[in-house]
Amino acid sequence: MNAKDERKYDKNTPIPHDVLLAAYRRMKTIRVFEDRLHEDYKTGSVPGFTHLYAGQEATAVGICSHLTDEDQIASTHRGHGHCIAKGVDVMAMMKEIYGRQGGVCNGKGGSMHIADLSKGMLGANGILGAGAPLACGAALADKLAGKGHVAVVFGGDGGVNEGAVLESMNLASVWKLPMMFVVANNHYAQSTPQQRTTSVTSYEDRAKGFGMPAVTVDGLDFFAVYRTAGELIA
Ligand SMILES: Cc1ncc(C[n+]2csc(CCOP(=O)(O)OP(=O)(O)O)c2C)c(N)n1
Ligand SMILES: [Mg+2]
Repeated sequence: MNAKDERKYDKNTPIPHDVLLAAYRRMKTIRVFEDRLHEDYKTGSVPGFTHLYAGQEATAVGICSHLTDEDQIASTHRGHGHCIAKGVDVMAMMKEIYGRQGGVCNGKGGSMHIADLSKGMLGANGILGAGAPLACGAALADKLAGKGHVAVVFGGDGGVNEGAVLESMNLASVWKLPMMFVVANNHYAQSTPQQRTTSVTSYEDRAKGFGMPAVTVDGLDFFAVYRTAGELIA
């Protein structure tokens, strides 16, 4: 059976207990993992950079709760939460961040390059916007093979202005790719406020320019994200 046929979602059906428990466990894992990493980072023992995802757990988990290992995601410089939400092994992630053997990428990538294809995690990415073409490719390959999976690319209010993201949105729309662009709007790109980087106040308006449906949802509210993502993915 094509995976698409199994992808039904009814927002009026209560969320199953096991799904809620798994979601809570993943959100809690993200917070505990990053609180520990934050402490370690201050000691200077962690090589390279780390960008924390703590506080945005509901977004990654609300969306990834609907995804299987065959659905693929592409992430950002702030990728730990997306990895954990997609089921990447946390011990191997921590080893990766420390540059150790046994890390997800054998310690060669570090925090911003954690990728685990067995979990459909195409990778965190140090280059803003670079995940969008990857997710487009994943969605296109899946569509051509008729498998019925989806691809999701996560980004921020800064990264969404990168040319690669806008070109990807255009292609995704023209080719009707089974994919979703997530813009996690925390109103800042490093120190630059959103109104200085973005010509529209609503990303729904931007999506309209590409002829694609879009909704705005409170990314801190797991239930709101879960329901919205469920409907969009179905
Ligand atoms: C192509 C590129 N330009 C600039 C940077 C430097 N940079 C790293 S994070 C960041 C801001 C990202 O803002 P946003 O997309 O809103 O994500 P947030 O950090 O707020 O989650 C910038 C400019 C980069 N990594 N890649
Ligand atoms: Mg931002």
